[in-house]
Amino acid sequence: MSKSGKTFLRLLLITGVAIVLLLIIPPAFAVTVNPCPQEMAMIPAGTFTMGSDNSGLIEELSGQEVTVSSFCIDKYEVTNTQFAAFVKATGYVTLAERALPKEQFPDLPDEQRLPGSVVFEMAKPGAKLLSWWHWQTGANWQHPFGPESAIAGQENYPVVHIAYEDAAAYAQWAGKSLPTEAQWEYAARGGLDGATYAWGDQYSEKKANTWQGIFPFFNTKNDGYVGVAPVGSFPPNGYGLYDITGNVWELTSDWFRPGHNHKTHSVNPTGPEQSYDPNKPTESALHTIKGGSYLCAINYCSRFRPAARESQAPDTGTTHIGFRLVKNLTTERMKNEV
Ligand SMILES: [Ca+2]
Ligand SMILES: [Ca+2]
Repeated sequence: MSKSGKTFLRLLLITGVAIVLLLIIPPAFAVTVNPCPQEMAMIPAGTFTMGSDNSGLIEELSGQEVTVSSFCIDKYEVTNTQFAAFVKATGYVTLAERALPKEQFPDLPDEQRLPGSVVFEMAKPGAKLLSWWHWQTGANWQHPFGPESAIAGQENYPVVHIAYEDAAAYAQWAGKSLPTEAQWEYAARGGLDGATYAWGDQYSEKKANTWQGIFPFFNTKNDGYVGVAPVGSFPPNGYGLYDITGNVWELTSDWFRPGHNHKTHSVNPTGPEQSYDPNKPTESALHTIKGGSYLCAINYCSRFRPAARESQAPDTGTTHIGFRLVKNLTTERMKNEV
């Protein structure tokens, strides 16, 4: 046989083998490609009940059927190491590290315009409501409890004292975005639509970093942590997300309003057009935060449930608010999957 004849036969054989392989490999396996970066989990498109009719908290009413396209979400809260890389690359200075401008606050004495943030301190019996929060000069992500504190050895802890604009700046640098509340809540439920917690219907001290004991007076530390814990210290939810319950609250891109009845559409909703919180009537531009924190206790707010929500002012970070990010997939892909 000629050389060209042998080459032809060899090509014929290879083509035949390829066709046989295509026929025996299940199509689902052949086309399943995870489009998410390694540090993110792929959340499949789906429909779920957003909010809750069962908690007794009006801001969670009423449960609404919502459909979300597939997207990628960080498996972990953004850490001090990750935030430090952003600051190193960009020179970014967080809101808590900036002094209040004199032009904006001409009547404030210099010492009250110093940079700082809001810090939690365990309360004494008889303490007035919310007196466990206080302004701490010099508190910021590198010094969570003031100038004397530091984050050395806490590289793998979630970054805190993050205001909305800080998280948005990080997101832009990272090529990601803050999740909508619908994305966040759908991902937090981990496939357990309608369950009270991200893991089921029974509270457990071992599933997330929350507060055990009587908030804000004593913490029995049954889960191993009085304060913030390194990310990934507790089991992941059904979608492989760590600390989606507790540890630190997580910012979303939605404005806050009580309830879910204001939603104008049920597919990929992006929240109301303006924020309003009847508990903070003089404040505006309040974003929704989700997931609760190490300061959430069964006796106090139980806001470590996926349906739970709180409002957060844009000009304040605290010792228990951080964030994680999403990567939206292409519009074409989203259209096909919803
Ligand atoms: Ca704890
Ligand atoms: Ca969290």
